[in-house]
Formats: sequence, structure tokens, C-alpha cells
Amino acid sequence: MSESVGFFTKACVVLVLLCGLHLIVALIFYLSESPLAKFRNYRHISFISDMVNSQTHGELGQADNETLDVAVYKRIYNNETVIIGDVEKPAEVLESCPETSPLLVGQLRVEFSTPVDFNLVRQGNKHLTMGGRYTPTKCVALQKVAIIIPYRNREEHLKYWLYYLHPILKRQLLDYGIYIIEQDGENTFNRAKLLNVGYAEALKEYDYDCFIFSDVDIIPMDDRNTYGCSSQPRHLSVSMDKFGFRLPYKQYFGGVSAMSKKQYEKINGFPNNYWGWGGEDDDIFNRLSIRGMRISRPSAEIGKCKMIRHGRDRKNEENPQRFNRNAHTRQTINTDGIRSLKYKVVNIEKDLLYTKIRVDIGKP
Ligand code: BGN
Repeated sequence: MSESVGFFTKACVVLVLLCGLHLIVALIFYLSESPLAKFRNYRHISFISDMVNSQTHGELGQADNETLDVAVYKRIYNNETVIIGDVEKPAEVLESCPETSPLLVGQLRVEFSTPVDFNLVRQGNKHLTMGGRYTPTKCVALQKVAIIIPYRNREEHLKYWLYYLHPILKRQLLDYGIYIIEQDGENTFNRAKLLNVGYAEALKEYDYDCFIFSDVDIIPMDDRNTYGCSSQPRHLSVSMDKFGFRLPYKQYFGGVSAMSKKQYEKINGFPNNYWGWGGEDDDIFNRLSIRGMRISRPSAEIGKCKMIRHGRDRKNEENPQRFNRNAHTRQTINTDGIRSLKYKVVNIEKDLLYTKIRVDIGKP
């Protein structure tokens, strides 16, 4: 009897020891696994369950085709072969786009002798989504850019602008949207106020961090002139054919310019009370220098632009008050700008190539 009790006790002790050993070995294995390896296993399991799900629903698509997305995916997950099928790849898999896009070609031929047609431009830009939006698919864009164009009665120019710019902006790997801000009615044109409206309206749609303010008749002649923002406000139309391919004067900030949200907010946006032609761009320059910013520019070669020739628009005569207004930017910068902007949206049109917003901005 006592013999069998002794044997039973020994057997229990051995069993307890074996359990302890098993526990220790399991613990060592668990702790030695890196977090990445654990994540990888987790992803693996989740992909398998995704596959099972899609198979049960009969939706499994083409497996493992070697697109760039798949290649990036494999590299990040240690070259583990997984069948991807139609499973949407997680956003964090995409890397940031490079600072300098490898798709750029440099100098471009720009001419306005052959008319362009909206439908042809749409057909040539099938990569866009409604509202003139594009996001790179193989990498995460460095900037979210809203391009704002003040507009009235310039359809011919708009067609050229869209025809030339969409392919350039795509090659520049920008996450961008095009906003045409059309002044409603027949009152005197107000470029800067329309730009303010564009800023406010674009931000209602998306978390843009960079804003390009462009005239509808200016086309860049080199795709290395990035339509993006820098640490300082940037002037992009630095050597226009109209001015003999150089700056008309050192403080010139008209045509095409770029400002981050932070830079724009720092100057309270643009003045709302420049009705008619001229001076508003100089006021913006004054605002930037009052707030201690400097203008950055591309080189004269990269900054080459063509302007579509045209006569002076009706209801955009020279503003005789521009000299006086310009002399008082310091007094108006805080009271007149984006913080005091008032307007009424009349209509919003979503085209594949652009978002056109018609606005009532009042009169002088
Ligand atoms: C300048 C205009 C700019 C215009 C450029 C280029 C003025 C100064 C008012 C104090 N500035 O002369 O608005 O963009 O020419 O055309 O008129």
C-alpha cells in the first residue's frame, strides 16, 4: 500500500515538473518573438480569413500579380508570399512618394494654336475622380494640394489649362483637387476675394495643407516646377513669356503662387476689397513681408511659363484705388481678409476635370 502511494507521489511530482518545463519553454518562445513577427502572423491569419471569406462569397480575384503595390507589400512583410487577390491592401503599406518625382520629364512644349475639346481632355485623364481630384496610387503624396483658379468667361483658357496641367500634376505625384471659382453676375471682377472663397470652399471638402493660386491663362513650361508648398511662400510663375522670361520686378507675386495653410492663415488670407485689375498681388506680397516671410522661387529656367494672349476683360478695368490701398496694407491686414470674408455660393458643378463653384461676392 505505502509502496503504491510512494509511486503515485513520484508520478505526480514528475508530471508537475513536466508541466513547469512546458510552461518555461512556451514562455521563452513567446518572449523571443519580435513584435513585427507577431504582427506578421496576425496579418497572415487575417489575410487567410479574408481569403476564406472572399472564397466563400466567390469573390477571389487574380492572385499575386506583380504590381508595384504587391512588391512594396512583400518587402514590408519580409518577402512572405501571400495571396492577395482582391483584398484591399492596408494604407500603411504604401510608402511616402519621393521628394523629386521620377516621372518628371523637364521642359514641355506648350502652344495654343490647336483648339482643345473638353471631352478629349476628359478622355485623356481617366485617372481622375469627380471634381478634378487625383491621388497617387503607388505611394502616399507628400502634400494635399488645392488649386484655386479665379474665373469668369474664360472657357477657352480653362480648356488649355486643364489639358496641360492635369498630366503635369499627376506626374508631380500630388494629392490634388482643382477648384474653379467663378464670379457670378456682371459686377467688377475681384481676383483676391475669389481666391479667398476658393480657400474656404476647398477646406470644406478635404484636409488640404497647401494652396496654389493660379490665373487661368498661365501654363508652366517645365514639370519640375512643382505645384506644391515650401517652408516659405512660393512664387511659381517667375519667368513668363509676357515679361521676356524674367520677373517684371523683384516683389512680383502675381500669376501663380503657393502657400501652405499656415502661411496663408498667418497673413489673414488676401484682401477682399481690390475690385478691378491690379495691385492685389502686391498687397499679398506686403502681407507676407509684414509677417516676416520671404518669397521662394524656382530658377528662371524651371519657372518658365506661357500666358495665353487675350485682351482686357470687360468689367476688369484698372483699379484706380490700388495705389492707395497698397500703401495701407499694414492697417488692413488684420481687419480685411479670410477672417472677414462674406459670400454666397450660387452653384457647385462637379466635372471629372474640376469643381466649379459659382459665387456671389457682392460689388465694390
Ligand atoms: C503691376 C501691378 C500688378 C500686376 C503686375 C503685372 C500695380 C501696383 C499697384 C500699387 N501692380 O504693375 O498687380 O500683377 O503689374 O502685370 O498696379
